[in-house]
This record gives sequence, C-alpha cells and structure tokens, in this order.
Amino acid sequence: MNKSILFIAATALMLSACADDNVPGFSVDEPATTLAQDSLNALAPLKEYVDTVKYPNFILGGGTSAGPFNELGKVYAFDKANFKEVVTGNAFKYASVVKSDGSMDFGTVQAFVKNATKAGLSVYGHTLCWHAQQQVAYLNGLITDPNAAKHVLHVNIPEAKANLWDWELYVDPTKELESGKTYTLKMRVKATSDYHVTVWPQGATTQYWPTPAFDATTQWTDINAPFEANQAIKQIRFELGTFGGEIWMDDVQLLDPDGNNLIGEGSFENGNMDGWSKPSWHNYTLNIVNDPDQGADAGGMTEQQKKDTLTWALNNFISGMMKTCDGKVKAWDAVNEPMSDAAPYELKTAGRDGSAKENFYWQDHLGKDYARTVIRLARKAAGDTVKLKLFINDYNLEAAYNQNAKCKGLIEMIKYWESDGVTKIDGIGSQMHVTCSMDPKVQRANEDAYVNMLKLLAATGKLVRISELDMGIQDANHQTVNTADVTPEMHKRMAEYYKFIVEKYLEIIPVAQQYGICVWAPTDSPKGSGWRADEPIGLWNGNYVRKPAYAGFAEGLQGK
Ligand SMILES: [Ca+2]
Repeated sequence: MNKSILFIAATALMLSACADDNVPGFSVDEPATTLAQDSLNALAPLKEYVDTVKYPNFILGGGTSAGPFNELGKVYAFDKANFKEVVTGNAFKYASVVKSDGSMDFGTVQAFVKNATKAGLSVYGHTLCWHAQQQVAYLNGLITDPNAAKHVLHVNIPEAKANLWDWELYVDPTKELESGKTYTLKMRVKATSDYHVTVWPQGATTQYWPTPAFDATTQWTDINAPFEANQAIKQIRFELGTFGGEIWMDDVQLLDPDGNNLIGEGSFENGNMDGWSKPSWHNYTLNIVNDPDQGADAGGMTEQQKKDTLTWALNNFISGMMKTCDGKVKAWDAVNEPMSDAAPYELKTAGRDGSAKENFYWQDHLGKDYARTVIRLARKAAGDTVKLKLFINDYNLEAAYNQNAKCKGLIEMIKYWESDGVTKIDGIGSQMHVTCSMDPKVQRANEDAYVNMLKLLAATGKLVRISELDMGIQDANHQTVNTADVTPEMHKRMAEYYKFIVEKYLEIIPVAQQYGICVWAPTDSPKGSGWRADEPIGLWNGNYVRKPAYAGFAEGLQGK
C-alpha cells in the first residue's frame, strides 16, 4: 500500500470540514470527502496487509456475532474477506450454552464452527471459565445443601397474659383481600408447647369469624387454613396473648383464589422481615433464626464435596465444548478476567470485585488453583492429539493509571499456576479496549504504558495476543466522544493510534510469540448497544464503510 494513504485519507477528511474553502490541489468536481473515501475503498481487504513471510504466526482475527454469521450472508462474507480467524462475542460463553436447569445446547457453537471452517476461517474459543454470563442460580443450587439450616421467623414471648390481643404479630399482604373471596393461609409452624393460634384478619373492623385459626404443636406442622374475607382486609393479625414461650414460623403464604401468594416475605431466607410488624409496646422478641431442628452443619456438604460438584459442572461444559468443536478450535481463552482491579495481584472475588448475585466467581468456590483445574479439564477433554493453545485473557493490562499493575499481577499469578510443574499456560491475551485521547499528555501516557505492557508480556516467553482490540476517543477535556461527533482530526489521531498499536506489537513481540491481534468490534457501536454504545470503535462504520482507522491499522500491519 502506498505509504501516503493514511495521510491523504486523514487530510482529505480534515479539509472536508471546511467545504467552503477553495482548496487548491483537489478536484472541484469531486468533494474532498469522496476523494478520501475513494482512497480508503481502494485499499485491499485487511488480512492481505499481514506480511506472512516476516510474521508467519500472526493471525488477524475478527470478533463477530454467531447469529448473523450463521446466516451465511453479508457478515459471513465480510468476515471471510477481512480476517483469518473469528471469535464470537457471546455464543461460546457458559450462559449461552448451559440452560437454567443445567442442560446444554451446543447447536449455535456447532453451526458456527462448521460455517467458519467452510470459509477457511479458524475459530478462537471465548471462553471456558469466567465469572460473568454464568447460570448463577443453577450453579449455586448445586452447592446449596438441602439439609442446611433454614431461616425461620422466631417469636419469643416472655409470659402468657390475660387477653389474646396482649401479644400480637402482624403481616401486611401485598394486596388488599376482597370481600366475599376465599383465601388460604399456608405455613409451617412449631411452638415450645401446644397452642391454638387465633388469627384475626383486619379491615375497617376486625374479622372475628370466619378466621384461619390453627394449632401449633411442638413438631413442625403444615398449616392449610382457608377462610372467606367478610370485608376488604389490609392486615393479618396473629393473636398470641395467652401464650408464653417460643413459636417458629416459616414458608408463610396467603393464597388468593387464583393461587397468587400475597405474602411478600414468608421464607425469611434473605434475612428480612418486610411486611411483618408488631405493636411497638409489645415487648417480645421477633427475629429470624436458624431452624432449631436443624444444626448448622447437620448433613451438610463439605468444602471438598462442593468443589467436586462444581468441578463436575465445569467439566460438563468444557468437555461438551471440546466434543462439539471436535479438535477444530485449537486456541481458547481458558480463563477470562481473573485479576482484581482493586488489588491487581489478587484474583477477583465476590463483593470486592462484583456482585455474587449476578456473577459466579469460580475462584471463590474452587480456590486460587481454579485455573489449573480449567486447563487440566480442557486438555483432557480435547485429547492428546489436539495441541490446545490455552490463554489467560484480561483487560486493563495496558492501563497507564497504575503503571501496568494488572499486567504484572497476572504474570505473577500465571507463574504461581505453573509452579505445580503440571499446568502449562500457552499465552496471555490482552483485551485492549483502549481509548485514544485528544489530550497529548494523556495519549503519550497511554502509548508508553502500552509499550511497557508489550515488553512485560514479551519477557514471559509466552504467546501474546491482543484479544479484543477496539478504540473509543476522548476529547481534550477527557469526555467520551460519540460517533456522530468525531472530527476529522480525531479520525486522524485514532488512525495513528491504531497504526502505533499494530506496529509496536510486531516490533516488540518476538515472532515466535506472536499469536496475533483480534479486531473485537469491526464496526462502530450502535446507540443502545450493550458495549461502548454509540462510540466510534470500529475500523468500519455501522454500514461497513471503511474509516481512516482502517488505513491506520493496515499501515501498522505493514510496519511502514
Ligand atoms: Ca425459611
């Protein structure tokens, strides 16, 4: 490619910003924007700029969505033309394959691998073990001990008094009960001595009859007490005044005629008593405790049993994946995003690094050695004849703000994982979701930290892959710029930064360690996207039209 293409493309775009100027040197018949675009359009497909003699191992990859790719239309043709390898954004992830009941569907993966292979594209697998996009409830369910102590509501009354209303416990239904309809109070109850519990539904007046009264005994008893509301009922009142001792309640439900439960919190498993109350002057104790009939560790799973169960679940996924891919997918992000941002030499953990409700941190359950387990399972499932290249992939390794601390932390962690003499990690993936800055100082720091990262990674002797390269842009005031607001000068800077990134990779990473670079988001991100929404992150715009960034990337590949 002509060395000046980047210059021409960027210059022409800059000039196009002031269309009223009579610029010498450009045809008056053809607007500058068209000229610039013509020069970009005249470039070869991206992968043709890879010097396969000088850099024989370098693989140019592209991120893609399995759905559109598997339609074998425009996206498929585009990927085939521009890249040597494809990786799916989501289709190979745990939650895309494993359903909420633990069953697995590899149909999309299978079709993707078949279609890519037919196009002569290799497939990079992303990813075998990550904390996000997991089946959190299913996985937690596997290690939730059915015999573990359950939480119950505990009422501790110091002494029996004269009147039923001397001790009261209230619960507010989530919806008013309608007069004339039949409701059913269901619950489990147990007391320190037998007691007939009187229940008075409360509306404008108290409903004394009919009521869902029931007997509590010293054994857990299931209560099923239907009653018809004789008015609009706002509250259910347990009248416990003539009882002294302890009562436990659990699994409290109030079912309407359609079977809808009107008690918001009746299980107490989350530790809250929302909707429950008592008169403030009733000095008995109301709290949530472990079921007194179940010791905290009675019949529970040991830590080892939990680990074994989760290893089994992980192996289901990994071995299913390897079987589906049938040796055709040889390189994988075995472990994705292990390292903490808050503590870059430590693994992520629930709480400090994210929510345990939304994520499943395998490392919290399997321990620090979890990567060893992933690698062992993957190699075993693929079989000896398939020489897998297994990567640890993470983000912010190039970050300037903490002097590449996360990169250093990951390298140390990999050393630890390999210190057992068995675990072999082939490569390190650096995601590189970068941002170009129009503040020269910031941009200089970005570039210096990137170069530093390459040197750190090169020194490991491992394969180095830039795994998810995309680029946003910030203005001189460090504000994110949306796609429509990118100026010609910004296009030029982004093109230069792409050129720098590709060039430095080829220069600093030894040929034997070059796995390659993957263009994560070939096109600009649409508004409302889940990933860098409305940011100009592509080498192509949303209509697959090449941007100056494309020329920058191509020039970087040529090392010119
Ligand atoms: Ca409970």
